Amino acid sequence: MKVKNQIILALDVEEKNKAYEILDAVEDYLDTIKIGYPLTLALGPEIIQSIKKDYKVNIIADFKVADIDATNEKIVKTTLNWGADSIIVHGFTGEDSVLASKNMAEKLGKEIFLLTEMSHPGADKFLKPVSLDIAQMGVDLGIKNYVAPATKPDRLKKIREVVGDDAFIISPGVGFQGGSASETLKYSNAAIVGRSIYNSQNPRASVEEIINSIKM
Ligand code: OMP
Repeated sequence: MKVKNQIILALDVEEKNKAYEILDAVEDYLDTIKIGYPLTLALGPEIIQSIKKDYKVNIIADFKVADIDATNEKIVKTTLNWGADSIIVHGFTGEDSVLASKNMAEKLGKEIFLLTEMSHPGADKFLKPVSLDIAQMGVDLGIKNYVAPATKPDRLKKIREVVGDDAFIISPGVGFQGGSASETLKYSNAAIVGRSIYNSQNPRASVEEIINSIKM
């Protein structure tokens, strides 16, 4: 996998006009976006199809899938059939749930991202104690793609050590949540950025600023 300029836009807006306005402003800098509950619950899953039709972007569906195996399988199938290229799946549910998601994605010629540890402070209580085990489970199941936090570089580094250099890690929390793109990209393959771009007065300038900060 490759992500242009190592930046993934988290398009967590709730209006189509706004989503298209942002995409128009930044589309030549980015080739991968993440769409989650805010946009799809506001506009319906058709928005995945529309964006896929109107822009040349890879779409990561961030539905943080976290159910039993049989239900995960259905969620993954339907989401990927709407046109998403990959889907984020929680790891804490365990091997059977994760494997069902992976198998369904592969059947459709697509991929999952395994969420290990989360970026917000609250994740320290329940997820942090098990996140390295989740990462190891991913390795044992042959998973190539992971989500790990930009806000906690020490944890990100440890997760990288577990999943190995060949794994592809994407990291949320750059910008608004306090993570630095350049620090994150020492261990991660791409930074996920939402509010610092879509809430900016000038989303294009904000993307340029992040790209420049990475080059420095
Ligand atoms: P901003 O904080 O606005 O840059 O957005 C971060 C994006 O990453 C949002 O879409 C979050 O839902 C998502 N995210 C996290 O912030 N933390 C995590 O641990 C995991 C995710 C995610 O799975 O993408």
